[in-house]
Amino acid sequence: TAHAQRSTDIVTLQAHILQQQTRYPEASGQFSWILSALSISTKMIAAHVRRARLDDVLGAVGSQNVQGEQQQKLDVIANDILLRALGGREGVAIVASEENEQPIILRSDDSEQRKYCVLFDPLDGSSNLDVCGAVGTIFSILRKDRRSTRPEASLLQCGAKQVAAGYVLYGSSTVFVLTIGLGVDMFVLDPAYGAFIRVAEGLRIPPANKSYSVNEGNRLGFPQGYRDYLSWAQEQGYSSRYVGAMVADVHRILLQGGVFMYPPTRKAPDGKLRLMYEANPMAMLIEQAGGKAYCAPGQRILDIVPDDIHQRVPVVLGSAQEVDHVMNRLAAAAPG
Ligand code: P6P
Repeated sequence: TAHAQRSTDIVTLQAHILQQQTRYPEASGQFSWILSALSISTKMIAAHVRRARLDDVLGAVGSQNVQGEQQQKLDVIANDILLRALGGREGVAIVASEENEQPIILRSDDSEQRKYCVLFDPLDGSSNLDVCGAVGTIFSILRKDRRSTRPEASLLQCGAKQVAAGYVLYGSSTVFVLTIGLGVDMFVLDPAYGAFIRVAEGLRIPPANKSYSVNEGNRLGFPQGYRDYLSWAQEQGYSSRYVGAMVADVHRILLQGGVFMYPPTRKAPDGKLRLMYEANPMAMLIEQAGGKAYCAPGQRILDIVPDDIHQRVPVVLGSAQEVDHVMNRLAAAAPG
């Protein structure tokens, strides 16, 4: 007889993926293979990140990426690992990366087989690497839109259409957080034998926590509603935590509650964070854990219909009550 799942059972990410697949008898296994490609890729990236200084990989490689940002060598390594691992999976039709201007259309001869698009930011917050700070990988999986004429158009689907989203945080430990639309599950890498071990299932974000996360250096350029919120929060005795790597800041919010924001600034009038491979995957995770993710009052991030794979969007996400506190002040300050 199948024993009841004991909390002491050791369940690896691989076992978890296969357990989930059994819920879909008609599944071909392609989706599971994509998730396992993300698992092995991020283990390899973790190994490089942990050895960065030793391998003298740090420091800019001299070239600039499509974002015009100084490209760290590890950005390139992480991007290559993901492209090579996903390229080998038959279910992947299109790959889009923060590091590549154009999406990569994988062999479309057997296009019927290839049902999925994978978007990712291979090493988000990589400028933290030089100071041994936290960095992360963020990924989003969409089904290829058969109706779209051009394959690239397949990518421009709203975040609500994601079939999976997640991140890996290379912090004091290496944590893989994943949702396939059935709640949020968390795994920690045991480096002794290279397996992600499940440590939590069905994570729920705390409904409130008097903590906000924003780069206050940009405060004077924030729209009035954000400045009103910060004044209110400080009067209420809120604390402030900001790592400057989205994966680290969002992971803290997911576990402890609070609100994370990247508002419009003078330098980035649409905010700095990318919709397709930063805001959307994080919004899916936060909503699956019972939180909220908005770009403006009444505008859920997952409802945005994208028109460019690198477009930016303002982000306010976290505990439902804490997001509401921000949205209420944005609405009150909104012109007209
Ligand atoms: P700032 C890292 O460069 C990143 O894309 C996100 O990971 C992070 O949340 C944000 O930018 C930090 O930006 O302007 O506060 O340094």
